[in-house]
Amino acid sequence: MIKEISGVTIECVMGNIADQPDMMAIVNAANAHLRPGGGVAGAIHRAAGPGLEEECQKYAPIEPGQAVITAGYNLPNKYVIHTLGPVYGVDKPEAKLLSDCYRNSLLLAEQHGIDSIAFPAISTGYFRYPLEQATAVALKTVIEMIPQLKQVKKIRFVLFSESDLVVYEAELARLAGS
Ligand code: AR6
Repeated sequence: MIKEISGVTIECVMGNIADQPDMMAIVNAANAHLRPGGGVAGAIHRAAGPGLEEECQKYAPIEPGQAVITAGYNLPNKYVIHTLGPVYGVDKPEAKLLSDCYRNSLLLAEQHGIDSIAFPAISTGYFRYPLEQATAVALKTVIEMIPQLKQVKKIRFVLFSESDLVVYEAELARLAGS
């Protein structure tokens, strides 16, 4: 599904965040120590190669809601933005911290002249944030940021399953008009 809001394209696709060659930046659902780990972080670090972990160590540890930017190394993307989502039920207030992840990632993208950025569903894997609630926070935050965006023209949400994609598409249709 693709929607356009005030000149910014928002799309939802099913796929692998580490295989988005047409995006200038991808976002990593990182751990505080910016180490490879599993899920999204594992896939990104495997594809990027060891240079990514080495650069990451300059910025670690990070706090929930924070975002930092590195080069993409062997990834097809120029940049990786690493953000730490809240662990559901532990890092509070969850919705504010999750919203900060999306907002701070987009602010970094703006500062680096990034025109296209792909997000995974931050915190909805190992960190156990319920997908429906996380989807509402992600899309609301991104749509609220659009008036401030001067560089970012394309925002893609990359979902790992068909059922997650359906949830994103329903929420995007609700917020952006179907
Ligand atoms: N591409 C797109 N989405 C994916 C991929 C992929 N390759 N792999 C998993 N997902 P998670 P978190 C989905 O656990 O909850 C890591 O070990 C997944 O189905 O990657 O923020 C880190 O090191 C889920 O919907 O991120 C941290 O310790 C979503 O991406 C911790 O897990 C996020 O899953 C971060 O946990």
